Amino acid sequence: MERRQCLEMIYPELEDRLVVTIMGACAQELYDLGHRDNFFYLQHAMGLASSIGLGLALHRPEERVVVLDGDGSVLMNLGTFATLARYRPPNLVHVVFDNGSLLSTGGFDSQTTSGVTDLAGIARAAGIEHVAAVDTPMAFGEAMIEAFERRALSVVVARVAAVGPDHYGMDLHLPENAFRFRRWIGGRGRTHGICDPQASVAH
Ligand SMILES: Cc1ncc(C[n+]2csc(CCOP(=O)(O)OP(=O)(O)O)c2C)c(N)n1
Repeated sequence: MERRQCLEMIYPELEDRLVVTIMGACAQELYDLGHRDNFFYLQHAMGLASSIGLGLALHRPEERVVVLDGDGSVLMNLGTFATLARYRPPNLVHVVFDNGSLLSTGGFDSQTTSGVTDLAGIARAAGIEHVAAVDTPMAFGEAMIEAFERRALSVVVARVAAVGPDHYGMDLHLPENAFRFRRWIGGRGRTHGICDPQASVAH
């Protein structure tokens, strides 16, 4: 199974959600499917996509948040599972694409390559109730349907091949992405009847 296939499967479901990805290959693959202003590609801050997602989910309980993470990134911030378990935002789906590799920076093995470190096991032991570990497109699709329908924090660890895009280059740098993402959320706030304090000072 390849991450690109997985992203293609869930792409239609991402239209109405706040999506945070890690940098590099995952961001590029999602961007290549078609950027939307509700997608935020977290550059530089490796490991913190789930922390950003947690903050969004807690701050915007009326929104549905999806984090698209990687094994190397999660391994840099393993405490994230304990924090997620502690706050249990019901509107957050955390997907970890485990390719056993730091693919975006040259394809070095991560600790999951050996099969010794079990990220789904760590998530469960941290106290997260709904954790799926999948390695086929069918199982991924089913796990994602359940996660999207469930009104509870869900983690999906998807074992994927260590392959990525054949090119890198997004015509969207971090500041512009962040501004547009924030504006999209602010606009939603108005349609959801929530007052965005910044909107009133924008003039
Ligand atoms: C603190 C920090 N260390 C290292 C990097 C360089 N870096 C960027 S992406 C990446 C690999 C990410 O691996 P993973 O999360 O498994 O995703 P993949 O690239 O395999 O899709 C690394 C090491 C960084 N951006 N920040």
